[in-house]
Amino acid sequence: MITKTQANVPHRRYNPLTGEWLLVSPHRATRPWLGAIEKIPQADRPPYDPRCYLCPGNTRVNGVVNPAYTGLYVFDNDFPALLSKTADDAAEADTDAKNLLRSSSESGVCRVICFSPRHDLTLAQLTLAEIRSVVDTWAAQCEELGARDDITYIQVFENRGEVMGSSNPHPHGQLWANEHIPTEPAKEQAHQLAYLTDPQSPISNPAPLLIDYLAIEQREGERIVFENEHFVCLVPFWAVWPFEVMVLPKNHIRRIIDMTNAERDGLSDALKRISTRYDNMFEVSFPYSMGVHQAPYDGQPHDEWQMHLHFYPPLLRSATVKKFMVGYEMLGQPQRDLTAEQAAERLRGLSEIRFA
Ligand code: H2U
Ligand code: ZN
Repeated sequence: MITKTQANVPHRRYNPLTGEWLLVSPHRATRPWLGAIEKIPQADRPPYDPRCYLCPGNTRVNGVVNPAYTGLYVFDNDFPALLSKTADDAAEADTDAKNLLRSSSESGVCRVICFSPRHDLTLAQLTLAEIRSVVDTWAAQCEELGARDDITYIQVFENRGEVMGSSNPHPHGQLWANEHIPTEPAKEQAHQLAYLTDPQSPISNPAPLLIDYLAIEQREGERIVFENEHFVCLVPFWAVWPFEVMVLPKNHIRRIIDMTNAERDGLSDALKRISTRYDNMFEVSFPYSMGVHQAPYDGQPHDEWQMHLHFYPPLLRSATVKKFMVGYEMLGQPQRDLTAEQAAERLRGLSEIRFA
């Protein structure tokens, strides 16, 4: 628990999922800002944009024509960061005598998921049924790709807004599925596994790390934004980004494909509610990177894993001032001004009906 003194003075907090510390400097939030001002996202987009490469019926950069889709549309990324293995590609790893120049092959699949044919909408503006089809599509993609021998991990994510480097406002997400587990989920896996199974652990009878963590958060209450029957949305104790949240299942769910129908509905509800609150924060379409972390598809049970979602939004004090992770953050450790508790209070106070 954060003591009264800590709430107002610099202190550090530990992220048990990654094993990293961050610096919290609550007294600094009032400093003046003469730095970069971001552009406000254009609000009056047309429902169909003839120049958009994701709109139905339009031609993509490589000449492929999108079908006249009416629901979701998934396609292989035309500029994939990963390539599929061919029959004669063997797994390759290399190193030098001191094991300092290591490399290994990496193969996989990258797909783009258009959430809606409507160019002008965002996740927050889709109906619950439409968001449910996004969740169903994630699950169907994970079923298909997870069954492949050459795929171990599936990273589902959405990059939204120009400030986050999203190339197009058309509502879309991506998935990258590959041979090796990527760095972030690998750290989370190692820490979740150690928490559950380390014989030296001082914790008696641990449940999976994020299940024990959720119980503490439900007891303390001050970092919870909202909950429904199956999911809790909270600002993690160790949040780095100003309005970072995590969406955590109440039950033990290892992978996207393990959700029941009711849990998929619960996740859709949570996605709608958090993205609406976000948009209401500064009355703009709130930029963020979000994604699902889940157990690998390697045929192992992974009882240590609890699936969860992270939302990392960069905005800090207005629609135009973003938090930069530079200087001390790059070279020392991440730092934040607003405490997680203050951020949760702000988010709790926002409406779940989107501003018009
Ligand atoms: P982002 O907006 O999150 O960057 O995602 C857009 C993706 O769409 C990006 O990865 C792909 C880019 O490679 N893309 C296509 O596959 N076809 C196109 O015609 C343009 C962009
Ligand atoms: Zn479009």
